[in-house]
Amino acid sequence: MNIIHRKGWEIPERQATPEHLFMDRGVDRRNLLKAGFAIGAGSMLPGAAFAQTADPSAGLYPAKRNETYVLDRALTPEDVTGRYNNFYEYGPAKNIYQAAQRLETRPWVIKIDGLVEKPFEIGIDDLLKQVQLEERLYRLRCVEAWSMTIPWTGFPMKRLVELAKPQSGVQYVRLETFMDPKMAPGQRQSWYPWPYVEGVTMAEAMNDLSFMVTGAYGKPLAKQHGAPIRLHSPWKYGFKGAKSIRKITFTNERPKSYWEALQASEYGFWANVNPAVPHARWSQATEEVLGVGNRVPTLIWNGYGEYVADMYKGLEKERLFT
Ligand SMILES: Nc1nc2c(c(=O)[nH]1)N[C@H]1C(S)=C(S)[C@@H](COP(=O)(O)O)O[C@H]1N2
Ligand SMILES: [Mo]
Repeated sequence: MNIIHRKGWEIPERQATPEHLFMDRGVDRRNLLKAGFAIGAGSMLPGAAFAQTADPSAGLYPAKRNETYVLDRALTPEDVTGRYNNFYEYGPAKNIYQAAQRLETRPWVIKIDGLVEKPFEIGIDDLLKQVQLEERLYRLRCVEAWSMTIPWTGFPMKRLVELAKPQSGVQYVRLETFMDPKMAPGQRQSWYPWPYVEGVTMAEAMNDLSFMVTGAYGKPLAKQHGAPIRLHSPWKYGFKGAKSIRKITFTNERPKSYWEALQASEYGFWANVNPAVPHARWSQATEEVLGVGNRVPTLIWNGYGEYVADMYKGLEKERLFT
């Protein structure tokens, strides 16, 4: 087993969720928000680099932490993860966090369609009313051989499937990012297969680990992380976690992802983390831990095998690890 279950493993709380510190001082943040002190409340806090205080869902954060998912390493500070992103809609560089502030996250309507009882559209704030937010400490392993650990907030993808009411026997869930070149200059680069698309099997969508992320660091999600809603499947390479999702389609056709469309020889459908299976151009044996600078061995299933390995029994003929 690769994830060390060390209860109360002490993450420096001041790095994780500055809001917890805030509350520790005896100030109830929710009441402050109600009283109209939302603007600026976050920015008073040391290290709150990307306070999302103008967000209408701000009062839902911080959410209670789900203690099931324990890390074997420290959380990556917010100002590290928030300044080193992959969000090609804003260009191929890592430092797109300023450019990404052009993303307009309200109104934000998500279309649910395909093989469902009845297709529908739902605004992000209405969706948030129908789910129970929780915080989970998860690792993220990018296919580029770096990793970080983030206190995400969100809800199980299973809950999304339940709300969507897919027809019985549906095989895949396809996730599509917004398409708006005015808001995202990267989408003017026509050699990329816009919009960004990802997909998972229904079994993967129903797995406990699959997490629809709407926040991080005790706040609504910063734009550069894919606000207002993105996926994170921590046992897969980071690119499976489509950002800023606008359309969710239930289908029996295996979705072709953005990276697969771009370079199928290097990026496949499954993309499960495996240190023994190199990328076409580099090794996946180790990873650089962002913010720390050292390299550590990469773990099979990114350390989450106890939760996910069983799903792949009988699928050994598939290209499970690229
Ligand atoms: N829409 C969209 N989603 C995306 C990407 C992207 O370029 N566009 N990059 C992916 C990759 S390669 C990674 S590693 C993660 C990075 O998430 P983060 O920037 O929040 O750490 O987002 C994934 N989701
Ligand atoms: Mo990535």
